[in-house]
Amino acid sequence: MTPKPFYVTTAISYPNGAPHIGHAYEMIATDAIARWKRLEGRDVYFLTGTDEHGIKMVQTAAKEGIPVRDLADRNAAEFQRLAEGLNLSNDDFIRTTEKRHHEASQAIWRKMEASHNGDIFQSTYKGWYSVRDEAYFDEAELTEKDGKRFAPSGAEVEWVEEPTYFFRLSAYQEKLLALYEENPDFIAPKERRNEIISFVKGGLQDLSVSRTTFDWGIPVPGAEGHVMYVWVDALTNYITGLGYPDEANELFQKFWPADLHVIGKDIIRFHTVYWPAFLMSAGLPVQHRVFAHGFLTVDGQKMSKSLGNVIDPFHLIETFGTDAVRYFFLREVSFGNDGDYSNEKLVNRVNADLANNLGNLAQRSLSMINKNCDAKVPAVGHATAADEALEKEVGEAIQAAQKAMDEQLVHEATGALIAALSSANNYFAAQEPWALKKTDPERMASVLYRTADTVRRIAIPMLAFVPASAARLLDQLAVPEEDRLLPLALVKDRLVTGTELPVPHGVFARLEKPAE
Ligand code: ME8
Repeated sequence: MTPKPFYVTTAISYPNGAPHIGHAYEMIATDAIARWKRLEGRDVYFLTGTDEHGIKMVQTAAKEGIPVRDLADRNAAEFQRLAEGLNLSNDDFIRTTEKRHHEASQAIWRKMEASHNGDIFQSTYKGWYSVRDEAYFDEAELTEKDGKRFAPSGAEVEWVEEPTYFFRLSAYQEKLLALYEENPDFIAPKERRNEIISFVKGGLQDLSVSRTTFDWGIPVPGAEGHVMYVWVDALTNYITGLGYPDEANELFQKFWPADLHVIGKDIIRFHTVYWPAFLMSAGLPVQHRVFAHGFLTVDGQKMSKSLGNVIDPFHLIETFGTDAVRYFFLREVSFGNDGDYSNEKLVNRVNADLANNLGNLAQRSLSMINKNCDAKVPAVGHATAADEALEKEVGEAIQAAQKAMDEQLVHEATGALIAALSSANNYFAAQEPWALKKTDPERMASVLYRTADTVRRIAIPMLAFVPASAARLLDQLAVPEEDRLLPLALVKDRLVTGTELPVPHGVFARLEKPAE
């Protein structure tokens, strides 16, 4: 049986500024999920990109005194560079200003317009708009201070009155509630699901889906002067990426509906209310699942330009290295909850888990093999109770990691693997292979074999999290590319006795906390 294909996406970021660590975090986590699914042997498609239309882009460009397209080009390139710097395995990078995306957005618009309810109609929008959120708000959702009104995000709202097209969202209340009811895993984490269900139960108003006061957007087909509301085109990126409107396209056939949209908690409503409603209206299958991660703070504070604590992800990569940065976020932040960044936490976490735990085990066992076993995979002897206990624990840890990854609990998956490594270090210390060298060289060989095989078994799943470092470990164990798959991590004693091994070198350097 061929395993099911898997389509996963990040949100597409606004390139109104350079990427920050919130963006990097989402990319890293989604990449870990994509890589894990590939390790399962599945055919994966992973899409990320930039969301380039909307009034926020227009205003930022005006402030900088540059054409909005230049702003989009400049920052989209930075997001692409970040994807490379983080060693992302994305299959495509979509920019919403591309021609293919204009075509897809106009096609879905026409489908919604032609739907049997007549889901698109003309009227006049009168209400509040937050440029920073690119979102409309009801009066009741706002707070007031010094005569100004603010959205729940804290962004100031402005009063908007213009003739626009509307989407008949009100007609989808029951259908959406049925969708959540029939698919309990549609929204994760669970608390988010409850919030959305009560929001939808509270009643849905029709949504203004075009703008007439600026032109930086995708033209509404057949309606001069109207550009699409940025979220209509933004959400559509997920199908543009698969070749929509050509539904017969191989990618679309294979990968739609998406298995998983990974997004931040601030944009759940768009992904679990608007997007499924648009898809239903256009007669397209709805995505399977949306996972909302939390927000990152820095040293316990919200990141903001005025506090001057916005962290540049490129700087982190340069300072600590890609895998250290990836690992920190994947292990330290409980996926789905908010998390905090500090240099100190990163250094401590990476040193404890990667340098002292995984790196130490690999380096100690491999250098002993190099010196004492002719630099070849040693022979494995009869298993003692301690050997069996270790091998069982490693197998269970990989299974626990698999179970966690099935629900995107990335921090639990990394945690399970690291716990097994601690046991393996204890095993190595207790067996004292260096003492066995004189007393029982056969047993020494066997202990070294089992330790090295444990490194192999853990390094395979670690390919999802620290891909370059885990690959270097597997190179040192001479594990062939085609054997770097999860089902083979579950099998013990796969190293082939007598295989020549390269001279080992440390893969994880100990990090120093940078001077403030
Ligand atoms: O929302 N911590 O773009 P965006 C963690 N274009 N995640 C964060 C974060 C933080 N401090 N700040 C932002 C948009 N994010 C839209 C998406 S999708 C069709 C359109 C996350 O650049 C945020 O939650 O504001 C979102 O998932 C992603 O970064 C892009 O945010």
